[in-house]
Amino acid sequence: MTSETATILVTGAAGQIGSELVPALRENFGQHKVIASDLVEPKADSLREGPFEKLDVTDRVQLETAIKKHKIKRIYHLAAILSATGEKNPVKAWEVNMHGLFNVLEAARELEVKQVFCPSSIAVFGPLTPRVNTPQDTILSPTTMYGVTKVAGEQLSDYYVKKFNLDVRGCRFPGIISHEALPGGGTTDYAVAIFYEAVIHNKYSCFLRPETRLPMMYMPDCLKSIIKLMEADFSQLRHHSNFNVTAMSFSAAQLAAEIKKHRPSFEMSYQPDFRQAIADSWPESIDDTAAKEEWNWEPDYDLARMTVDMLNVLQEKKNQGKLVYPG
Ligand code: NAD
Ligand code: AKB
Repeated sequence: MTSETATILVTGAAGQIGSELVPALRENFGQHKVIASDLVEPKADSLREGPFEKLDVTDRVQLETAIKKHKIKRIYHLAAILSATGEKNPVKAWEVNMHGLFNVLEAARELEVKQVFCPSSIAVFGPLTPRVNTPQDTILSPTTMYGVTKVAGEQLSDYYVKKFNLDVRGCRFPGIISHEALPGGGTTDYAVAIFYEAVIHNKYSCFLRPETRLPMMYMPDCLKSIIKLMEADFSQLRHHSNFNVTAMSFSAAQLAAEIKKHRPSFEMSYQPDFRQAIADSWPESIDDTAAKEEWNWEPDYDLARMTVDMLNVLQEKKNQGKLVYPG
């Protein structure tokens, strides 16, 4: 896709991933070629610098109006309710995640949108799935409504690929760690909160047990995976909307120990809550060989490199009085 021929719509653009994906896409395709959209006005300055549409993905008319108005050719569909929020309100999670995706796919088919990206999640896996080095093609047995919608979303997306030849792609993301926008209500959010708390209070009370080990990825790798997958030759892909991708796996205690290497007086305590059961149902590590083979996926950040970068960026923001954190 070239910037002359196509305009891009990003749904859920004010969220954790959208706040960084939109500037990255604008850098690649041009400021006015990328339309950010969300239910809420974006907080990030970087998002306010280009076009924005207030848009509810569960409203098909609003969605189609925006697609027609901007002659959209590619959609990055990020609007969703994540695992922890979804367990508090499963009906809303179904409504946003399923009806939102159905609207996006139907609008894309009818209005000749060329490409759709829709992220899936490690939440598609469950207690019946092998937990270590979880294979690409394996048992999907989610225990959360979020996971149920992600399994159904993968199946629905693959249906549109087969039935209508629509180009739909997606990764099963692990927990994403970042420092621009805070995560929006997931189980892996602790791995972001810990850095803010380390920089602000030098201590953190974790809602997961110390031995809980989950797959994770730093935001630059998340953006890299999205951009690389969307550039891949469609005819070479054997999978479409469900690529396992990962960069590292660590337990809550290992992350605390890594932070302590840089801040020796950092203190971690543990008060597990309802999110522990969700984390216990997810893999410890996942096998992303299919992504490596089909579109040359390779992450750049491991735990050590990501930790140094997170602490440096957040400390710098704090020094400049720009660190916004509700805790
Ligand atoms: P987020 O919660 O930070 O952002 C989601 C955005 O969607 C929010 O800004 C919210 O306002 C918006 N939204 C909610 N309902 C909407 C509606 N009806 N219409 C329009 N917008 C609506 O989520 P994120 O972390 O940026 O995740 C983006 C995608 O990536 C989701 O599909 C999520 O499941 C997936 N994912 C994220 C992670 C992660 O760790 N961040 C991991 C795996 C998968
Ligand atoms: C969540 O914890 O819900 C997300 C995810 C892994 O999908 N971060």
